[in-house]
Amino acid sequence: MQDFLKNFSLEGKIAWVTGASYGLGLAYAVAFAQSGAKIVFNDISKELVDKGMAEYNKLGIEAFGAVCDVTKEDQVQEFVAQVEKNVGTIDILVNNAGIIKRIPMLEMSVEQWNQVIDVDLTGPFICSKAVLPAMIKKGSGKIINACSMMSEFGRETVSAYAAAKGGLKMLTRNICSEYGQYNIQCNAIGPGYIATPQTAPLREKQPDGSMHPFDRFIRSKTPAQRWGKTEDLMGLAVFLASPASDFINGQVVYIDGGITAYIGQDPSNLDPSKFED
Ligand code: NAP
Ligand code: GCO
Repeated sequence: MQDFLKNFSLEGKIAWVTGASYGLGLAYAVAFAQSGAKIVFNDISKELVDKGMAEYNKLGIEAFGAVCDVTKEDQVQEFVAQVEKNVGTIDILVNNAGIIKRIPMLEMSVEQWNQVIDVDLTGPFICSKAVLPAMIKKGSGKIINACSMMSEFGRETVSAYAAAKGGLKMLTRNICSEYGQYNIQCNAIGPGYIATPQTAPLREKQPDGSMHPFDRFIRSKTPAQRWGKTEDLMGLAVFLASPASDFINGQVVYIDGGITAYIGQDPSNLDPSKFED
């Protein structure tokens, strides 16, 4: 019980966050670095890796970054081999890389469907497969998946994304089931609606300067009446990556300002003049 705060430290750990050049992935990596971990990250293009590296340098964080497509098993295996050679064995994996296509299901091609499933569901499978053998050998490891409100809910236009994020919830439980015996924990963060470039189109002001109807809708569904900030997710990420959560396994923890607890209010009752952002 003495010094229990030490259990939240990531000192000496190596954390790999996929797609961590900006947005939520960058926030997880910064939180890990501030908690003592060494950071490794990949992204889909050299431009993004350079952008991420510049951001880490600016923050005084030494990171190892490389281009690697999470849907390509050979690239992922090569990336992990490079990390093991240059940095060390991965202790923490965050399957953060994701894409969304907002297209009504009847207009969505099979190719578009497959792209979303590949990145959002098959990618986490491939990356987890690449780190699990070393974690089993070591007798410890943490895998954190990026779930979503769409792991629980559906809505118009996001069929592939919802199918992938629902599937990712079950992959989380299955990794826990298969590898919990090796002291490996696989949990998921389920962010609500967070203000990042991915959700920017849903928050854009209308041509007449009024709120986007989806912005109004989300605030009416969220007891906090605001969008999440990337900082809102950092504490849980550190907790799930640290020894403090060693007996938590197979869970999805939602950080959503209360959306999953609340039936929502009539959006027309909202007073936009009260909003500060
Ligand atoms: P994001 O802006 O889409 O960032 C994810 C990163 O992954 C981007 O740099 C992206 O590159 C990269 N990426 C895409 N495909 C890849 C691939 N095949 N291989 C490697 N990297 C790839 O996402 P975010 O908003 O920061 O969200 C991060 C994660 O949380 C996602 O899984 C998302 O679904 C999930 N999430 C987000 C929210 C939210 O409100 N923002 C809420 C719930 C869950 P590109 O920029 O080229 O696509
Ligand atoms: C959408 C959004 C969501 C969020 C997030 C919610 O179009 O409804 O983009 O899917 O990004 O995943 O948790």
